Amino acid sequence: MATMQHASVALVVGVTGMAGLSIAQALKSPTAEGGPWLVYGAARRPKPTWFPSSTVDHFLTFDAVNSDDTNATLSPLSTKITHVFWVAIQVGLDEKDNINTNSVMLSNVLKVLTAHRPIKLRHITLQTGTSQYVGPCHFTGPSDAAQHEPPFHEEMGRLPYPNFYHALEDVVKSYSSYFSYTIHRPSIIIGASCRSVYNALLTLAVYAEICKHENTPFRYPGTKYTWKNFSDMSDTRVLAEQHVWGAVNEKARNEAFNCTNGDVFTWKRMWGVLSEEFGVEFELLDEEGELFDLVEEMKDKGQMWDKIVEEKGLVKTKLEEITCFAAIQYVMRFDFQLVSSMNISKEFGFFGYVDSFKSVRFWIGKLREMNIIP
Ligand SMILES: *[C@@H]1O[C@H](CO)[C@@H](O)[C@H](O)[C@H]1NC(C)=O
Ligand SMILES: *[C@@H]1O[C@H](CO)[C@@H](O)[C@H](O)[C@H]1NC(C)=O
Ligand SMILES: *[C@@H]1O[C@H](CO)[C@@H](O)[C@H](O)[C@H]1NC(C)=O
Ligand SMILES: CC(=O)N[C@H]1CO[C@H](CO)[C@@H](O)[C@@H]1O
Repeated sequence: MATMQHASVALVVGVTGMAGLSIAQALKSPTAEGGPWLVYGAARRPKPTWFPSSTVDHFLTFDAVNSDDTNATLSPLSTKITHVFWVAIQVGLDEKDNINTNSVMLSNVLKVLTAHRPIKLRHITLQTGTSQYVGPCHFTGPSDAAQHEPPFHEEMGRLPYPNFYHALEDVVKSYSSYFSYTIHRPSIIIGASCRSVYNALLTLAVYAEICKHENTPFRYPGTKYTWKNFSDMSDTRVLAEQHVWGAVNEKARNEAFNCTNGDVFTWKRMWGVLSEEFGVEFELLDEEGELFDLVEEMKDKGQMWDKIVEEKGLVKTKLEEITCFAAIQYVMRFDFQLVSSMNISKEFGFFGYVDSFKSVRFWIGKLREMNIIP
């Protein structure tokens, strides 16, 4: 290893999340653009048992909120790391808290990596999301509050809400005389991890298991609007491909890109695919009935999940740590189509694509393989 020549040295911050895992895997692929890559993967907590060791060359554990811890871990690497892939996120009490915490984390890391001259760091890819266009997640203002009209595109300005994505973009841009950046904005992220704050697929898988266990119907918690209209999602493999592409392609420098699978679906059809994969009966939405409140329904199911985990011998997880019922229900009740255009990506030469139904089937298989769901 020591004598091996690496063209590029990556630091993936948030490597145990869905996107981080896929980015590390994409970088270690023998055909990765800009490679061969030496990959440092970083997370706040120690390596989980399901994390495939071969995914990274070195696993680092540090708390980016803590500047001493960050410096102690990264300082020796500041003369090595050429690319940072930022997919870390910490969700706090409110958006002000999110802005503060996430900006501090990013600043702490960039400060260390630019402390020595010459600066080795050449590029950072920053992952944000399409809430750039719809206001922050869990935004609970009036339903007629300002938002952009879909399809969302990158030139749309910032909405007048506090949003930690803006703060992170500003931190990155403040370093633009030292290194370049690309910004990546996924929609609903689909991948496999039990360390992601927002994991729609795992949340739905857990919900389906609970339905099976209780013999209750797998009901759709959204509205008729999202049931019938279009939405998109972002497979972490496509997302990873775009991060790597953005990191090494001169032309992509200092640009922001939407990142979705490149197709659209209705939740009605997706619900059919999910039902089939999870082995539950496909339950049509009662279009005239009251909305089904999944958040309320799942409130007291922690012990039931513990029991399922125990019975099936799954990786030990806690319901509240691996699910985000409120976020999913929120998305399934949007009164606009969650559709981002991949227009700019294509014009710049990025053509990543995956069929969203196949994607969901693939990742459910992975979650099973990783023994996170039965
Ligand atoms: C960071 O760590 C390095 C080496 O461990 C040390 O020399 C340096 O003073 C530290 N910087 C700060 C700001 O703490
Ligand atoms: C689908 O979207 C259109 C345009 O926003 C809207 O007029 C229509 O009512 C929606 N369909 C349903 C079933 O809500
Ligand atoms: C595609 O993107 C370009 C900007 O790169 C824009 O000028 C054009 O209007 C877009 N086309 C559509 C159909 O949105
Ligand atoms: C950068 C890019 O591709 N932007 C496009 C996103 O999609 C919308 C709708 O098709 C376009 O208007 C943008 O130009």
